[in-house]
Amino acid sequence: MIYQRSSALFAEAKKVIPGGVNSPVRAFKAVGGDPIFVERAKGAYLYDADGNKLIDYINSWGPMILGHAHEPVVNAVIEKAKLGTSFGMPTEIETEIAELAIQMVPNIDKIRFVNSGTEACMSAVRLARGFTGRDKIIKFAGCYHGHSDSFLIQAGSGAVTFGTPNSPGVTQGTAKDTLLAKYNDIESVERLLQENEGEVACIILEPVAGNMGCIPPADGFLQQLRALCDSHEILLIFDEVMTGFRLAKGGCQELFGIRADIVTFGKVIGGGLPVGAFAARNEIMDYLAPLGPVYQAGTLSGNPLAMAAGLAMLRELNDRSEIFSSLQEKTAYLHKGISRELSRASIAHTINRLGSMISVHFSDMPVADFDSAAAASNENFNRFFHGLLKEGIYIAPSAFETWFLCDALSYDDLDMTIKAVGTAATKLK
Ligand code: KE4
Repeated sequence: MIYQRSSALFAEAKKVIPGGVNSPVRAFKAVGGDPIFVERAKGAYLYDADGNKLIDYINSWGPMILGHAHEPVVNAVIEKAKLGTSFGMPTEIETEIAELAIQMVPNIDKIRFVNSGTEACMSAVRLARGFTGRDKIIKFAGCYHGHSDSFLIQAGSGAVTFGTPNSPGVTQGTAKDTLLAKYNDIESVERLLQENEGEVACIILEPVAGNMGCIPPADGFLQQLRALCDSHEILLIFDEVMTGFRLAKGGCQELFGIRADIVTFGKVIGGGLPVGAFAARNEIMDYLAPLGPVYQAGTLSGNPLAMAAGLAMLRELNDRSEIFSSLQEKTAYLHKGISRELSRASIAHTINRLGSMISVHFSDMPVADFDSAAAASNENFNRFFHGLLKEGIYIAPSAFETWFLCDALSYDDLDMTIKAVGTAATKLK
């Protein structure tokens, strides 16, 4: 594989965009080398600036669950664009996608659309603080809820990769209201609640973590959090930006049978266009302006093109709900094949998987939280990443990310990927 044109494009980009990218994790800083510039994509495949064809396991970090340039989504956007691209006025399609999302996801009566997962999580926390009248929030080390100040406290995803858990620019005044617990460790939550009795507004978490690699909740962990929130009258926020409309039609509330108080969405709900959303029962959502006192707004919120893409995607996921089990089967097949190839090469590894989220950790210990994820061999991961890339397989350029499978992946693609793992494994220690 040659990447000359990508490298040349990167050199140009770096002159006018910080680090040459509009989101840090794209810069390959964690794995080394220059990032790949993509030219176009179709189905499960990316076509880069050098004409290489790559099997894509990032899928735009989750949104492209149906595969790239999926016709019904693309056509919906094209048709909508002909009628105007933005009005800053209410449109019928916002109601249509809101009604469908509420039909698909349990325990939500109303939904507010915004423009990113960050905005959804930031707004959800403000709503929880406004609704409860309390200031503090509990998040989990290694969970990432976007780049809003309150969350950049030992965040997962890119912030971890750059080793700046408390990003400069986040004030101590903000940081003091964010309490950090340990994922899958209920005692760490109980201790924080005892030390801050009556001051905590909400607990926010990724119900299946995807920003430390993929880390499913330990048995009973979500139930215990629900019980703690009930007994302390705290709101439980499920950040389903990654898991929403991916792990099940109704996301993790459906998958685990747990009721969250507020749920946030991003990625899939926008069909690849900039959409985030947060949703809850009427009692909570009616606290939002213009109805209630908690302010939240956005010029492009509910943008018609983004709503058209999201609605087309949600309609297909709602009509073809067998996609979720099909993706689960493909991911299990991939899991088995990767493990077979790494074991054959006697490479210590742990694979975490849930639904169509999977991650490979080069560690002989279970990976169940941020510390155990960080203890895995980054060196082996970086070799693995580049070894796969050489074989035309594109996975997340960081050990602190999850892979996302799409419906367009064939079993031949999976077999090619498994074969590439076997080749890459020869470079690992
Ligand atoms: P955005 O603001 O990037 O749309 O969403 C933030 C967010 C919130 N919650 C969860 C669970 C998330 O995973 C994310 C964003 N995910 C990262 C990938 N780990 C986006 C990729 C990037 O930062 O470029």
